Amino acid sequence: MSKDVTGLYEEFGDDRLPSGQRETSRFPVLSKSGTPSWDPADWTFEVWGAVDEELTFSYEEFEDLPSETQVQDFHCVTGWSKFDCEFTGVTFPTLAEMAGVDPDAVHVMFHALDGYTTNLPLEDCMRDEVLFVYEYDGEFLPPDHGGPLRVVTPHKYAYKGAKWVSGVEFLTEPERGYWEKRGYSNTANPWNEERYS
Ligand SMILES: Nc1nc2c(c(=O)[nH]1)N[C@H]1C(S)=C(S)[C@@H](COP(=O)(O)O)O[C@H]1N2
Ligand SMILES: [Mo]
Repeated sequence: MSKDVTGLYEEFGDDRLPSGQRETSRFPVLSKSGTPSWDPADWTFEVWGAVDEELTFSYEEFEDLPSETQVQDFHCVTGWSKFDCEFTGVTFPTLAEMAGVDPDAVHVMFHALDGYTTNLPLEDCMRDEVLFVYEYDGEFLPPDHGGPLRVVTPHKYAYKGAKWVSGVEFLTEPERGYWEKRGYSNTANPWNEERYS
């Protein structure tokens, strides 16, 4: 059973396709520096920072967490959008609840195997559509698209979703990630065309 969350645009604008975007049926690959390699035997995913309990998962442990399948739209800041992507994974609120977020946590940094980072306010992460994804269209998430594990953020431009995500850090102060330090918008709302800062 998949949950169709493509209607979330109604919170932000009148049109499903944000202005300045064109729809593509392809799923282009965009990476700052190519696809990193990883060893399934020692791959781990970690949660740390302003939490009650820091967490570490192996791939198998992560796959055993409660998961869901969602149909989502995907908006790249360079101007293409892909509708109806089927993603399976674990919601951000599920992980946050397991770790127990400290009352003074206000911000989140996502860390990835290629050295990429991206940040969001905690409240923008505490939505079920912010998903740690390990399957795309019912298959293992392809390495170029961030396998074994990536984040998707359908309410934001896709650079807010770290491919090859290795950990999540809860912060008590805002910080900026890789593209946010290099001129892309810190807020990244596609229906407001928040592309650059
Ligand atoms: N780790 C990592 N995550 C990343 C990137 C990256 O370079 N490294 N690029 C971002 C950008 S700019 C976009 S548009 C999407 C692209 O995802 P895709 O290659 O699956 O289309 O991943 C985002 N996540
Ligand atoms: Mo992007």
